[in-house]
Amino acid sequence: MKDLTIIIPAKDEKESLPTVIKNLKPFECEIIITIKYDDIETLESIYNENVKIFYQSGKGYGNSLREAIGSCQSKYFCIFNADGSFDHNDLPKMYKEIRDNDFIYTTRYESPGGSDDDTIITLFGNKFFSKIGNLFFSLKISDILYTYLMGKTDSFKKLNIKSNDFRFCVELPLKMEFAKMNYKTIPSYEKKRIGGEKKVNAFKDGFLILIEMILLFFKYKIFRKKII
Ligand SMILES: Nc1nc2c(ncn2[C@@H]2O[C@H](COP(=O)(O)OP(=O)(O)OP(=O)(O)O)[C@@H](O)[C@H]2O)c(=O)[nH]1
Ligand SMILES: [Mg+2]
Repeated sequence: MKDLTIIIPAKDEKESLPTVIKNLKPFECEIIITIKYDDIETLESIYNENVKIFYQSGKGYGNSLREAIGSCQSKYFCIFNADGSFDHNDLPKMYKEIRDNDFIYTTRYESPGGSDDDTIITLFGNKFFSKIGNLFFSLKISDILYTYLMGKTDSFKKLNIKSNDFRFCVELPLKMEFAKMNYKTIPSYEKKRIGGEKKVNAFKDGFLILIEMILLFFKYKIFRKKII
């Protein structure tokens, strides 16, 4: 997988990131940690690891990803969280399919996928937003917010993603659908995060995501703005 870069967004992940990197080492692809320059404890936890560090210029999850993927040089990239919840065994399965697609998404809600990390609230939110994606945008993804995906770097760059926060999680799949790109999903099992605290606030981020979906609906469905 020499033409793949694994991009790891990290914020306050000193408990989990060293283990995540150790698990990814056998795949022999480039690993980039995208992080804020002042996240000293996380940076110290991996100081002797052979990985590249990308310093995001702004703040937020979406900012870290859109800047790091934007500067990525390899043909393919994969977003891989720093909290230890993603299953690295899915990488070869995604890699096998990416040649014929623009993006390969994963879903916790198709067998044998699942989650040890969902709460009642996140399960409801994930299902709710995925249903909106299916009904209003014809998106064929049963887990819109999981954002464990592999993509063609050029395809990502064409979408001109602007979100600096967790709205990234809907802007990417919806724009990909508007642009009529090819995508597929495979099932995945989410583990509990290894340590540290979650950064998503179910209510605040859920509200922002809903507003983003409404705005994108008007912009690209009603007013038919073109992506490419
Ligand atoms: N660089 C960077 N990374 C971030 C930021 N916010 C979140 N992340 C990382 O993005 C990934 C996803 O965040 P999580 O807190 O795990 O979100 P979540 O998966 O909904 O929450 P959990 O259920 O606790 O796993 C993690 O690897 C975080 O460290 C940020 O502002 N900057
Ligand atoms: Mg997580």
